[in-house]
Amino acid sequence: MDFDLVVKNGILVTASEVLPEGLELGIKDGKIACIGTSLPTSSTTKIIDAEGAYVTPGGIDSHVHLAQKNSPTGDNWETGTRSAIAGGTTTVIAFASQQKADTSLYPVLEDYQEKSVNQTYCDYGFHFILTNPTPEILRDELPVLAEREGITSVKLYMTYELMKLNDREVLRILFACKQLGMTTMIHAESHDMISMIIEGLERNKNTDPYFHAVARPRIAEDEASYRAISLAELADAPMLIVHMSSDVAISHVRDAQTRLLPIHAETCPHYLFLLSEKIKGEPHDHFSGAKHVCSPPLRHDVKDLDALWQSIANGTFTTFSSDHAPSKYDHPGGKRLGMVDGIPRFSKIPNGLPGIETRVALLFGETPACRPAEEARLSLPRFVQLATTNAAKLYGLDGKKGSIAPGYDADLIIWHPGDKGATTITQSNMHHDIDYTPFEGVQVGNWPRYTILRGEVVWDQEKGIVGQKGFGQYLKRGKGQVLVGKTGNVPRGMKPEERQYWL
Ligand code: DUC
Ligand code: ZN
Ligand code: ZN
Repeated sequence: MDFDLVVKNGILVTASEVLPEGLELGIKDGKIACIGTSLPTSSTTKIIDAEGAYVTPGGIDSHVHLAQKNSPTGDNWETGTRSAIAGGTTTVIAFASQQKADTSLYPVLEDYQEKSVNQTYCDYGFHFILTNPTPEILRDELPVLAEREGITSVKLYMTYELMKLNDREVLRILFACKQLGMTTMIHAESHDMISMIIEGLERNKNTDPYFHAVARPRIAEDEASYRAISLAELADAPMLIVHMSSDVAISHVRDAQTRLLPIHAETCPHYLFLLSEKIKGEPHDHFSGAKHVCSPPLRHDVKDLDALWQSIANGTFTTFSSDHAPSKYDHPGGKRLGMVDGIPRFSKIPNGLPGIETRVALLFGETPACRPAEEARLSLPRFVQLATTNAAKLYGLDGKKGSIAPGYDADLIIWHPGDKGATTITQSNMHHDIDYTPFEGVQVGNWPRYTILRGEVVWDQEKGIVGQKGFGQYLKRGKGQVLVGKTGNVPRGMKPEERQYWL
């Protein structure tokens, strides 16, 4: 076969193994055609010599917010996906967000399609955020949107006045999604605990950005996570709890998984690398802590970080996403909304951090590729699972995205050999349209040398962005797989025949 591209001299890594050295990748028409040795080349074959470096699948970031109305100073599809490819991510799944007043999802989708079409540097799909799950939407629209548009996942909020759903609404969605083979993602924090604490903090004039972390304690995540798991158990529905930050909440997930419930968990780089002291800001400028305001908040204790790293290594987490949900810092419509008449008001600071570009390198930096084996936090195959493969399977992209295998899209990261890619993260190197990175000064052991999307080099660290806006394609997704446990369970204490009496 006459390949378009051959990648030589790399060490290929998949979700299950580090393949022997010396294998080559033959790429044709944007897909991986074969893995072999001494592949034939012709005068038209482009050859990339990986010089002994690792080659991993392109990253899939399955939780990003682009061009959402509630984040007017955040990234749009152009700048967000540009930043993605510069950090090794070749697919993003972002949100099409329903507002409470929207009684149909079709106009919501049209709006996000208009904003994204011909704008992206990488491939992309949508999840819906549901804030007004009318019976018509659940009964009539979701099946059409799943089948026709390939949108097979929804995200729900248990908190935020303008977005939160009550338990009954969550249950109705879980039953509907289970019926359709859709995945339900849930933001689990107790709204009532948080709103009561916020009221007290404001009454006592404790309103610096740091009090954001005080207002959303771990117990609010722990309680809501357990409640979310219980709702999923009653509905016998698969669920993913997004952006988990608390060890106790994760222990609830682990218990559920041990009972073979289909409960998946996601975490994000900021919960693994950063602590709440960042929200205190600079000694001379406490408001700068607003740069680190996200929900759930960064946690207090280094033990929290260690516990999360254990759950990265031991398989409890299914996905690792950026939750890229930034607002500009020095902008009156961004983080500065939290400065009201010269007084910091943490509850007015937009929640969320940039991280689409730094996600993959931060995790790769903790593998044996970058650290002595005894200091590594996770294996190379586990890195691949978390950075890409599991998201592909969970969100219905398996067989096309997320692996290095014949027939898959040729989406790849070629890393630098040895320690040649060691990098200190800094804002001036970022490609987002945000004025800071929360990971400023963090050192990573490597950085993507090349990002390849469907066989085309789109990022070359020497030259910068070499892909084109508009090259990204919309991904119509299939049904997701259950990666943990199974459906068909009966809640503890319920007799097997009981559900049929009320369903
Ligand atoms: N939830 C998210 O998923 N992203 C940003 C903020 C939030 O609360
Ligand atoms: Zn959330
Ligand atoms: Zn998010």
